[in-house]
Amino acid sequence: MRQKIVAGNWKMNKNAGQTQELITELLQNLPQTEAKVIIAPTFVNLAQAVNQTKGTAIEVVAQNMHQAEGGAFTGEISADMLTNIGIKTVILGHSERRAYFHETDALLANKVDTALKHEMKVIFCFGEELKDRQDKQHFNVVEYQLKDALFHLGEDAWKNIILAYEPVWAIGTGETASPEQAQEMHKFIRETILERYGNDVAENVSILYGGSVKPDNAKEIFSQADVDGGLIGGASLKADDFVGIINGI
Ligand code: G2H
Repeated sequence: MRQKIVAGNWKMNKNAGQTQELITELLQNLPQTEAKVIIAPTFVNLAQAVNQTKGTAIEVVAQNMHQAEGGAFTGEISADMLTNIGIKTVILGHSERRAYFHETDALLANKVDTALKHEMKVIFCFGEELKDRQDKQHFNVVEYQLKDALFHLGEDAWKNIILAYEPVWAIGTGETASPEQAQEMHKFIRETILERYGNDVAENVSILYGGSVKPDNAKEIFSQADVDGGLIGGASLKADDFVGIINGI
């Protein structure tokens, strides 16, 4: 059985006090669920969030990291710095990192390698832009994002990879892919992995959907056969909304 996952990507939101407050609220209201519950606060609040969630059902993960082991990279954070404070998973390749910080699939392949070398899990984000879909290139774009960033990996590495399909046109826009559009792409992603790695890897990799998931559309999206949960942005910033989404699993 594939792992179901609901992950909250807090992006550049919540200061230290607000982080503590939201985690307290989440811990008080967390439902019994088969899903793994993840939150990704900003770097400066990770250590306190790890401490606050110790021994609970919430895993704290990072939103990004640098590919180098260390050195003269002003403002950056290494895998060792993250694992040293108890972080076991990192989100890589979010479309905002790709768009605003020019992260390419070649760079992301390096980041993935560094994370895996440090025995971290990776939540790898990818997805087409609106123009790609209008030009009917969305399957091509998604296929090449996968191939260029991940298909150099050996079969064994895939137990540490979680995929998050996030169509860029649905991120923070209020536009959501329809459950059918999400299922169609998730199925394509799983088939692409099947062709390269075989049934075991394809059947066991969790593929999350991301892009304007809300309490009122979560259940329908999560009920699709190849959707194993969600990566949630805006709606993960309020405990009620996030709990509502977790209840959609
Ligand atoms: C996509 C998603 C979280 P939102 O970025 O990764 O954000 O749910 O706000 O569209």
